[in-house]
Amino acid sequence: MKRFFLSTLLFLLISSMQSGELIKDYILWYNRPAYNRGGDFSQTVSRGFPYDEDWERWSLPIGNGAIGACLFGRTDTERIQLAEKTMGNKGAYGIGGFTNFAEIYLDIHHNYAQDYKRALRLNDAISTVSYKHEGVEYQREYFANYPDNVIAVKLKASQPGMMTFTVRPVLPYLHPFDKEQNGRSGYIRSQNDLIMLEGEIQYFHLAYEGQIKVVNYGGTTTCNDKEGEPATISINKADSVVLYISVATSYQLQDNVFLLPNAEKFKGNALPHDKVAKCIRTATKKGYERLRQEHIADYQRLFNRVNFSLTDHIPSITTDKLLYQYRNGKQDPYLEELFFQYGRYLLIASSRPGSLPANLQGAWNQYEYAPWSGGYWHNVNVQMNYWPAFNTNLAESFIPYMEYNEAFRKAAVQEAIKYITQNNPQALSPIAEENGWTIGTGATAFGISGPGGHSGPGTGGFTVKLFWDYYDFTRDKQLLKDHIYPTLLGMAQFLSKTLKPQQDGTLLVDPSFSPEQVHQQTYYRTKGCIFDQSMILETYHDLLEAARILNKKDPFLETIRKQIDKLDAIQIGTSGQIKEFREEKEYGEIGQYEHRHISQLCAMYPGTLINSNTPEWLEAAKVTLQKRGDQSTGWGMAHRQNLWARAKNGNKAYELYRNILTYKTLENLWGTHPPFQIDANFGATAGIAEMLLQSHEGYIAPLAAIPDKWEDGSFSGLMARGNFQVSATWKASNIRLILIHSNMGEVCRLKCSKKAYITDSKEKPVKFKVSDSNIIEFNTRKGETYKINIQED
Ligand code: FUC
Repeated sequence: MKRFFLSTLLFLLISSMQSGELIKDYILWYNRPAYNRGGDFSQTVSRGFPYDEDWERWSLPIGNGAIGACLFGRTDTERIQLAEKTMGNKGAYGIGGFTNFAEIYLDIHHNYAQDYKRALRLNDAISTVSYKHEGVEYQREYFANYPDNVIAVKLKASQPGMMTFTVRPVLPYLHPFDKEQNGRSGYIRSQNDLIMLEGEIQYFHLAYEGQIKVVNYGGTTTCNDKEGEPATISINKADSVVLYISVATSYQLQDNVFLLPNAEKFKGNALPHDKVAKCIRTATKKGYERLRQEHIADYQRLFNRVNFSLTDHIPSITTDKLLYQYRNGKQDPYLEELFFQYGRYLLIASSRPGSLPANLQGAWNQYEYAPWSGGYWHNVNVQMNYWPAFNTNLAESFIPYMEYNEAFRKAAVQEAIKYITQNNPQALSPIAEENGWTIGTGATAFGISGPGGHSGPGTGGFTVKLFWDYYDFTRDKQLLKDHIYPTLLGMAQFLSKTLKPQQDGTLLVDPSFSPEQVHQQTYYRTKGCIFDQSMILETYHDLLEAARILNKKDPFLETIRKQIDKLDAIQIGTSGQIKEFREEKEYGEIGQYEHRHISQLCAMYPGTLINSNTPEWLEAAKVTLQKRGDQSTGWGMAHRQNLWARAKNGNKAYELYRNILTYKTLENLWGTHPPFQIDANFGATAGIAEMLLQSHEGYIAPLAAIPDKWEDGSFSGLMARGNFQVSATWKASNIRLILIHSNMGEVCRLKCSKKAYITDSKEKPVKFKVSDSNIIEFNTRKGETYKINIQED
């Protein structure tokens, strides 16, 4: 049986790599609609944020990067909750934040549905609802099309003339304009087959518009636009109905958003009307089937790149039951695969070029004020959003973050000047650009802040790691030259000015904060905490490497070459731990022992300073990990999972992954802090990839940290640094076959047994060199796939 399973896997793996097919169905499904009892705003979770349990736990998300829709799949009154990432208001902290765009209700009045099923199929990013009502079968489909920026919904009945319902959108959280700037105006009109939603957010004078086009096949429609009544379109006795939905605001991502006062950020921008109208026109012209096909092709081009398989058994129970069983000790590996792939699905759905990056809630929000403003929190959360981008073969999903960063750069230069003036004035350069740029924790689609308060300037180094990784995985030299190198350079320039010389010869960040670490009830302020120092060191290393590749001779590089030895970035304490603070001796004597952040290990992941080639640090990192403990927020667990993977402890990494599924995963498989934050999904997906494949130590290491539990399995399409696409199968915990597709033709260094036999795509043997510790090395040709067979010992 096992042998059969393996050979099937092998076959599927090779064919999936060649054809870009997914080898399995990944479906979230339920046998009842999402509850919709209305948000309980008296009930609050975490720091007083309101809470809509039904939305958070049970609705299913679709998205095309710009627009996120949450589907309830109801048969009485369907609720389609719409968000758009540029739709912002004052936010929870007055720096702008993500707010609910609209709710679209479909009054269907099917109160006695039978054989009900709703699903979200990750293979094609299509959500469905099916049920019987009074002898008629009803079916619905929803998808979020990226190429034409439209949400399409199709409702049909098995018998002609049985589709009767009313489309009734509602604009939430409307308030008169007031002194507090909390106002939101809005009205809804309907005309013939079109419903239009329009209004303005007072805080930014941000105009918004949405349109819903109703196309009925058979039957009639009536449009109600009477004063004082909800604007609706009723469909009577149709065979099927298609809805096209598009929404937008007058937001434009450019410097001004971050430089100008609130009232002027969007002044003079085109109203969203033309954009929305064009999307609806194009969608209507193309029609449902074509939009659907184009959506599938567009989405699968990204999603199908990666397979991860532990089992060929697909459970027959609903996803909430599967999760329930998982929580109660019956752990189905299918759920482990599904949750991994869901992270990739969510990244595609919330981060596509042309719109803003994925925020704290991805692209989904039903609240007036999203928790933590739905911001881009730069002391771990936004970075974590992009951790799975590179290794799970979705590098282009990082482009929106690059564009966002580019847009706020001028403001970030001002923040850098402000920060240096305040904290280290003698380091300030009179030439503005020489001060570089910075980014502190708090940032939204509408504004950014500098470091300080509770997180030190290392947040910037933490951020540019993503840019370096983009290069390292893609080896896109043009982008390195035009964009990534200047980004790293500017960050290093800023960071170099946060350092102050000390009597012992070191250079330390002052003031310095290990993100959000609290001592005696206040954020602990210090000099040269490990997070700040090590994020500077990482940045310097990456910049120097980039300069080497590009043969750059900027005089500033000399400055950092001189500084680099004085950073003394990583220190070991008396408990054998990587310290969080230099003044700390024993683990935990300063700050919260089990703090959710584990910032002193950012140099282990996503950084690479602490690795197998620094065995003392690596051992000390394990001590810190042990002592910090496994209990945390969703994202806190995900960071620990990645760290344990880097420690090559597959069992611990797996334990953390299981804990995320058990304690920090909602029924719709969203990760939770609590409340819902998307970072745990992304962090956990990155963590699985990190368990399956590593490449940060100068070579490709498949199965670097797989748990004993995963005896047999396979993956395909994961990415390694150097732009190698890697696939592998293993059996009885031993790797049997590796496929490496070389996209750039670089030399391949691979950790694997000497008993390897390598062939190219023409089955010709390929020579390789063996260096110590089981690392083999061979030249590759761009575009060629190599097969590495490993004989049984
Ligand atoms: C960071 C974390 C919090 C939360 C917030 C959005 O500040 O410390 O736990 O995740 O971001």
